Amino acid sequence: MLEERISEIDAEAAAKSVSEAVTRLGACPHDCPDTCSMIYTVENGRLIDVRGNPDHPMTRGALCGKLKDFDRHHYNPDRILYPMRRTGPKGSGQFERIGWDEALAEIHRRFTGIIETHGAEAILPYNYLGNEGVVQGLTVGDAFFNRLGATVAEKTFCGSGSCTAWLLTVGPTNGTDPMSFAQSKLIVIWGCNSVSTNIHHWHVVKEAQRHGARVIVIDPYRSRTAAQADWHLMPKPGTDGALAMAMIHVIIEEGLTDDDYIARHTVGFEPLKERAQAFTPEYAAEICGIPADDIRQLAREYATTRNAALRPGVAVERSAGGAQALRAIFSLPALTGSWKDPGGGVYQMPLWEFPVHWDRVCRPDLIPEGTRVLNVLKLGEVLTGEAGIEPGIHALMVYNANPVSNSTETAKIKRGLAREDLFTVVSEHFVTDTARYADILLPATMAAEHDDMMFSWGHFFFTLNQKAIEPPGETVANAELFRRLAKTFGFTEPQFSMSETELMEWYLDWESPKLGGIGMDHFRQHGWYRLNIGDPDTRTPHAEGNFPTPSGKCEFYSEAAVTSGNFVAPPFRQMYEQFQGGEALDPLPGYVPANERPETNPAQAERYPLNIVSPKSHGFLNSQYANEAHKVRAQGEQTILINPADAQSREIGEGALVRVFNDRGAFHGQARVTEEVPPGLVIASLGYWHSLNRDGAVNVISASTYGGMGHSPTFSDNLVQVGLAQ
Ligand SMILES: Nc1nc2c(c(=O)[nH]1)N[C@H]1C(S)=C(S)[C@@H](COP(=O)(O)OP(=O)(O)OC[C@H]3O[C@@H](n4cnc5c(=O)[nH]c(N)nc54)[C@H](O)[C@@H]3O)O[C@H]1N2
Ligand SMILES: Nc1nc2c(c(=O)[nH]1)N[C@H]1C(S)=C(S)[C@@H](COP(=O)(O)OP(=O)(O)OC[C@H]3O[C@@H](n4cnc5c(=O)[nH]c(N)nc54)[C@H](O)[C@@H]3O)O[C@H]1N2
Ligand code: SF4
Ligand SMILES: [Mo]
Repeated sequence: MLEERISEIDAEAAAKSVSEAVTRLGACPHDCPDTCSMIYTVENGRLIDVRGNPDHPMTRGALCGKLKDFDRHHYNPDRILYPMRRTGPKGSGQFERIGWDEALAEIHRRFTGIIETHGAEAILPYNYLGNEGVVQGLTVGDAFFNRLGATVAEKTFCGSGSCTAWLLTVGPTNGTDPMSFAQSKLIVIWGCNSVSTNIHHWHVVKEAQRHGARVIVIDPYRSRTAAQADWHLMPKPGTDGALAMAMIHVIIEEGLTDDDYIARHTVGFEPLKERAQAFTPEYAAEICGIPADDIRQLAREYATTRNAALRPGVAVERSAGGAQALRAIFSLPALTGSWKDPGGGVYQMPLWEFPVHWDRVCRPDLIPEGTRVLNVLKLGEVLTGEAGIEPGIHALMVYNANPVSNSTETAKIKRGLAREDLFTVVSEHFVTDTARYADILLPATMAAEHDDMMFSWGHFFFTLNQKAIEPPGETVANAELFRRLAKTFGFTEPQFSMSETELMEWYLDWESPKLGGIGMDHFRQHGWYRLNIGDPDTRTPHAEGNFPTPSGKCEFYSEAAVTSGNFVAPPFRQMYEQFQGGEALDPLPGYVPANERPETNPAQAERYPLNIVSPKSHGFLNSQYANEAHKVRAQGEQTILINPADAQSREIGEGALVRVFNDRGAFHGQARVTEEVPPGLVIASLGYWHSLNRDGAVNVISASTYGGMGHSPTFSDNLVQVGLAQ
């Protein structure tokens, strides 16, 4: 009796607390292909729970480990809550609180002075995808900086080489729906660590595997994903071009092509065949280190299994030959006709599918004619004056980005940021390695504290993020930051006074058939909308060709590669245009040797004999969360994975503190001696903060060289030496 009453009381209490709790629909703000739909629960104005939206077909109610206590992240006591001014030396991280009025007045005074003395191009905005929203993300400051006349930043950290390769081969198409992989019978995951970086797609892959699909992973080391594959092939980093060209060779040589598809829907088969002739499996085996018979088997399995899908990750582009390798990979499904099958083809970045008026978001019309463009991968050269540009950069504003952790040659960036005559503004959640150098530090909101609309580069859902709680302290959303800046500078374009909701209404292309006639109400009710582009179980966008290339066909041979030359696709060069007119490119896919490999650069390899690959860490999101003790505990400290042979010759034992270095810099980590990496390669994951780590972090050793196309980075194309730390 008593027990019954107690359980009644419990039920009443539970009902009461539920009635007091309010839920809002959220969207993960991170630069992650999954773009999860979330549910925020708020009680008495406090965010008490964040979970995955079970109604969402990709998210399926589950968030990744990084976000599972996202509510707690919002209440991290280290958050920047007020505008601040630097009081100590640059890099010291010493600041004092100031008011917003003071901060804005200071920015106005310094920017105006610089514009008068050096011109507005002496101001550089530096931003990336710390927040990925249509309203608060990559492009949030473009309209303001374009109006100001600042240098235009080209942002090619991620996916730019693959996008150029994709546009040249198949055009601005979205390719295969990641959900269609449920129909696949063979899945080749190429340079992607889905278990960590695309977990909700990995669920689809596992489902296909349970239904008999074979999962092949191509990765230079035994990643978490490779460990779960049915077959793991280990090319040397940056040699994928040779492997893919050899697959093409075998497919053609052994008559495994779909001749009808090739005849009707492709151009350039004959020159491709000729190019592929040299790439015998034996020849490719020498380059990429995969046995010739394995290459043959891979090609045969791929070409003879119906519903064979390719999932190249962003990592493939990160070497001199990465984009050329991707063009070879993107050519494969047209050779075998796999575009005809649901769950065939290639899953790339389907950004193009999202009906957004990017010209309204970025306002390229406001850019003064002839304004220069600088690439963010060159930040070190630009800030130290090495780049020799005129005018030099006298003011830098960083938002949604942490270049000291994530960019290249970061020791040089730090030297540049330490310049006394450089005025640096950083908008941030935390005092990151970059924020430590700010003259003015501005406090930014987190996802539950502002409204946004997310697109995705890993599925076809738009997802609404509703503000659930009031911003703490004096934090402001990025959109509000730029409203305030625009007002301070006297800019009167209506966009600069529009609210987040008004911006969403204005930015989305509601007339597009892809939005199926819905309006904002749909989002407020459901939180997400799957673009109206067909059922993933049956969808075959290129069964009948329909490639949006100049020829309307899949272009093995691209005339435009020669005539228009290299280019950076949107969204990396604002969202409005393709920058054309770079150097002429090879019209055909092929193998381009890496800049820094022992075979291709023996002089450098004499001093720095090991390649290094620096993939994403499982527990951090780029550099985010790497300042939270419980997240670092879960991820573990910076490790250097090294093969026993390489460890032995250097007298490095398991757990030893080692130093990784080249001419560009040095960092430290703990050795993990393991057969998971082949001899000649070391692995150090991205994300650790210099200020919290032993000394430096992986990008001190990264070259700022461009990869082959689209000004992609070369994070997988670096030589280092490893030794015991002193
Ligand atoms: N060695 C190596 N380097 C790499 C890579 C690699 O694989 N290896 N990967 C590259 C790739 S693919 C990428 S995408 C880049 C990522 O580079 P970044 O985009 O710089 O990465 P994040 O660490 O995700 O985010 C940067 C900062 O944005 C801040 N931020 C988040 N939300 C907001 C907001 O709403 N407002 C403001 N003002 N700030 C916010 C975060 O606190 C964080 O400090 O790194 C690249 N660097
Ligand atoms: N947990 C977690 N998830 C993330 C992120 C994160 O930081 N943490 N970041 C997000 C972002 S911004 C991005 S861009 C994506 C990236 O996601 P992914 O595309 O998966 O990128 P990485 O994890 O950098 O690298 C994937 C794999 O490629 C391999 N690789 C490196 N170089 C080569 C090469 O030359 N050839 C081949 N074949 N393989 C190579 C690496 O060994 C690694 O195992 O992940 C997103 N998701
Ligand atoms: S980081 Fe990626 S997997 Fe994790 S919750 Fe966000 S979108 Fe989902
Ligand atoms: Mo990325």
